[in-house]
Amino acid sequence: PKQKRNHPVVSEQVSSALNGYTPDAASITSSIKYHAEFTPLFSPEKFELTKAFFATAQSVRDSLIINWNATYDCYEKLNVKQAYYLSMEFLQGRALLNAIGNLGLTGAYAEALSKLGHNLENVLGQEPDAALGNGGLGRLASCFLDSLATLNYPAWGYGLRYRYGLFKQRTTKDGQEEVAEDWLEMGNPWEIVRNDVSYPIKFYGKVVSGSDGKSHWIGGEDIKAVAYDVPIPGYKTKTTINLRLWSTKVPSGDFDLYAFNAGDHTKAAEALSNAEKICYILYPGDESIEGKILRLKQQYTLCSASLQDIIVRFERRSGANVNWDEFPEKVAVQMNDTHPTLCIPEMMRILVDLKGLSWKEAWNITQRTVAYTNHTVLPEALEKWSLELMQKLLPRHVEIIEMIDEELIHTIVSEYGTADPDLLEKKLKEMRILDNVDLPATFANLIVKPKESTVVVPSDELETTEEEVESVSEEPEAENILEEEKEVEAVPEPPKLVRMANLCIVGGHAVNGVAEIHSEIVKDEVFNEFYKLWPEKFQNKTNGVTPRRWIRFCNPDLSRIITYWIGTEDWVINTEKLAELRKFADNEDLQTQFRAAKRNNKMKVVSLIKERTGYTVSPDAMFDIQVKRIHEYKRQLMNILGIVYRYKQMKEMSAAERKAKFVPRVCIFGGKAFATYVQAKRIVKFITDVGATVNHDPEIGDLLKVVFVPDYNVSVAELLIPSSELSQHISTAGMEASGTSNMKFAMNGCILIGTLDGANVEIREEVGEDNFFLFGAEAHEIAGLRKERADGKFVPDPRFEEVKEYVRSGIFGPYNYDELMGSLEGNGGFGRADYFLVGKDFPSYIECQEKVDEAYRDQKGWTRMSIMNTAGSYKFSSDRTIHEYARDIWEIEPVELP
Ligand code: T68
Repeated sequence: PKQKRNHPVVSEQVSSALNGYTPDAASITSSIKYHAEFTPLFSPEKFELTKAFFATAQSVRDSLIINWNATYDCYEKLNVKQAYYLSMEFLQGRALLNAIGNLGLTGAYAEALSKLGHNLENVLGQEPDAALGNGGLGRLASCFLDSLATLNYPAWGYGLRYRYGLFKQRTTKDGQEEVAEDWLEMGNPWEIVRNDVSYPIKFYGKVVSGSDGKSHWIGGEDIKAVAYDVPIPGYKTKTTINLRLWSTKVPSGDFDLYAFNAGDHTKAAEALSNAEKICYILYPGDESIEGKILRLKQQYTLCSASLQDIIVRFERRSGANVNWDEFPEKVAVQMNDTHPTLCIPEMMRILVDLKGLSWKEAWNITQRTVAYTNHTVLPEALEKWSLELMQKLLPRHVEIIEMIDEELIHTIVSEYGTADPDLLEKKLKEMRILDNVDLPATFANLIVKPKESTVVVPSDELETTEEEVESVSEEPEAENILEEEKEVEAVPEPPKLVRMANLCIVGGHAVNGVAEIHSEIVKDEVFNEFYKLWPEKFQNKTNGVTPRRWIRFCNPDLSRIITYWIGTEDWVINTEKLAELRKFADNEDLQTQFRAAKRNNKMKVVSLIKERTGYTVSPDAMFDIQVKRIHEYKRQLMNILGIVYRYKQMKEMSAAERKAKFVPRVCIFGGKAFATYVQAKRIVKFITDVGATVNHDPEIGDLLKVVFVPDYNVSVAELLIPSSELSQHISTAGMEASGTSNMKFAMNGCILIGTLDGANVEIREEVGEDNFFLFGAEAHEIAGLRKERADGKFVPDPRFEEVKEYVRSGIFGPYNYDELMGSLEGNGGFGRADYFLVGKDFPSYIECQEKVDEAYRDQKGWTRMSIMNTAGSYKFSSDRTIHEYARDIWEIEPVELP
C-alpha cells in the first residue's frame, strides 16, 4: 500500500479500479440463487420480486464486504490519518443501483436477473429508501460519503440507526398526513450488525471527586450502543468505506428476570424500552420535555459511542506507546451542524477523567481534532439547550462546559479589557456559551452594575382590563396603590441556555459555511464577534452533490449523450470535463439528443404523477419543479401565488389570448412539512387545493396543471430532477445557506429561476447569467426592507393584492385561507407580517416568469441554456468539496488500496 498525494489523477484511479475479483453474470446468478435459498428472510417456495431484491442485495453485499475488509485492513496497517463525519442524519436513499453502478456490475446484474425471470428496474423499485434525514443536511452527508470513497480518502461516517425514518407523507383533503416510515420492516440487507462492537452510555447520575483527585460520573441510567455497519462503495475503486450507525440496547444482564418471573412484565420491559426508544425515530417531537430529553439522549449517544470507538481505534493502532499528542494527527472529527456538539465535552471527559490527561493537554487535542460546519443562519434554528435539562442528563458535561465558558470569559476580558463595562458586558452577552447565566465568582465584580430583581413600572403603563378598572375603583386601598408607582412582581428569569454553536466555534479549529455568500454572512453577521477574535478559523466550503447518483445513475440517457460528446466517461469522476459540452451548445445533433433525453425522462414522471395523484399531465408542457422541505423562507407560497396569478389571468382571457400569452406548464411541488409546523402544513394544503381546482378546469386543459407529488424522497428526486426544465430556488435572499438540489437540477440540464441566495450565486456565475432567471431583492437589502414594512411604508403591488383577494374569494374550496394570506400582510395580526418578503419580491417574480415563457417558445435557445447548465455545473461535484475539506480542514490524504 502506498500513500498518495492529494488530488490524485483520475485516470489512475479508473485503471486501478476493481483490480481484484470481478464476478460475471453466471457467478452472479448462482450467488443470487444461493441467497434466495439460504438467507433466511422469506419462505422458500416462491421467488417473487421482493425476494429477488433481497437476494440480489445480499449477493452485492458479498462483494462489498470483500472490499470493505480490504479497505479496513489497509487503513489499520498504514495507521493513516482518518476523518470521521458525525451527523444525526444520513439521507442515503436506495443503495442497490448505486452499489452495482459503482462496482461496474450493472450489466452483469441485469443479465443475471433476467435469467432468473426478473427485470432489473423492477427489482430496484423494491428497495425502500433509507430516509434517516430531513433534507439537504442529511443528503449532503450521504453525497460526502460517496465522494470520500470514490476519491480513496480514509474516512468514516457515524450516525444513528433510527428504527423509523422520516415519516411517510400522505396528502388527503385535509392536507398533509404523517405515517410512520417502517423502512426496516423487511430487514436491511446492507447492514452488518457488529455485536462485538458496543459501548456503554450513561445518562443522569452524579459527579463525585475520587481520592485520585479525578471526577467520577456515577449512578444514573446505563445503556449500550451497538454498531451496525453499512459499506459505502466508491465509484470504480476498491475502496469501500464505512457508515457506522449506532443502535441502543439495554446492557446485557440488566433485564430484570425476577420482576418478569414474578409477573411484573411491564417493569421488566421498561428498561428495554427505555434504552431502545432512543433510536426509535428521527426527530422526536420536542414540544414536550420528554421529547427534548430524548433528542438530547440521541445526540449524546451519537457523540459518546463514536468517540469511544475512535479512541479505542487510535489506541489499538498506536500499539504499546500511546502518544495522545498524536491524536489530531490521526483523527479529524467533523460535526455536521451543531447536533454533534457534545463531542467536545465528551472528548474532554474521556481524555481528562478516563485517560488522565491534564485539562490543558486535553483541550489542545480536542481543539485540533474537531471542526464545525454551519448550515443555517436562522436564529431560531441555532440550537440552544436548557442548562437545567442538560445538567440533569449529563452532569459531568455541564461542569466541563462551564469550565470552557470560563476560559472564554478570560479570553474576552483580556481582549476587550475592563475599562468599558458596557462594552465588556455586550461582548460577554453575545459570545458566552452559557446564556443568561451569572458570571463565575472570579469575574463577578468585573461588571459592577446594580442587579435588578424587580421592575418598577409607572402606573400609566400598567395594563388593566375594563373589569379590573371597575373593581379597582370600588376598592379604595387599590386606588391608593395606583396613585403611587406600583411595584409589580419580578419578571420570570430568562432561561439559562447552552449555545451549541458558540461551543463549537470555541472548541474547534475550523468553522465553515456551505456557500460563499453564506460563509460571508457567518463571518460578518451571525458570528462576527468570534470572527474578529479568531479570523483564521473561518472558512467556506461550497456544497456539492455526487455526480454518480445525481447524473450517471439517475439519468442514464443524458449520461450516454455526455460520454458520446466528450469522448470519455471520465467526467463521472472528473466533472471539469463537462465544460467541454459548451462548445457544442448550438450543435443541432446534440440539441436533438438533449431534448429527446429530457422527453424520455418526462414520460417517466407522467407515469409517476398518474400513479401517485391520479392526474394526467402532458409531456409536451414545460416541467416546472420546486422540491424541498416546506418552509416559509423557501417561499413555496410565492410559487403557488404566482401560479394562482397566472390562472386568474388565464380565466380573464379568451382561449386565443391565453394560448398566445402562456406556454403550457406542469407545475410540480414536493416536500415534507415538519409535523408540528402549522404554517408549512397550510401551504401543502393550499397547493393541493389549487391543483384540485385548476386541474379540473376544462377551459384551462393542458395549459396549466398543478401537482403536489406526495412523499418526496431521494428516489422521487431521482425521477423528478432529470425530467425538469425549470426549477425554482426562490428563498428570501440571505436565508438559504446553500441549497443542493439547485446543483442537481443544473447538472441535469434544467434552468433555474432564483434569487441571489446560497449556492444560486455561484451556479449563476458558472453557468452564465444568460442561462439563469434572476429576480428579487438581494441579501444586503433585506434588513432595510423589513424595516420599511415595520414602519408601514411598504406599498404592495396591486397584482399581489389582487391575487390574495382571489384566494380569499373561496375559489379554491371552503378552507379558510385568511390566516395564510394574513401572514403576508403588513399588520394583519397573523404570523410575522410577511417576514419572508413575498409581497416585496412578487412583482419581479411574476415578471421573470413571463420571461421564462418567452424563452421557452424558442426551443433552440432553451436547449442551448439547458446544455450550458450541465456544462457549467462541474464545480458542484461533491468531489471538489471533499478535496477542499481534506486539504484545508482534515489534512488527510487519499490512500490507494493494494
Ligand atoms: C440545509 N439545512 C440548508 N437542515 O437549509 C441548505 N436543521 O441550505 C443546505 O444546502 C443544506 O443544509 C446542506 O448544507 C438542513 O437541511 C436540517 O435539515 C436541520 C435539521 C435539524 C435541525 C436543523
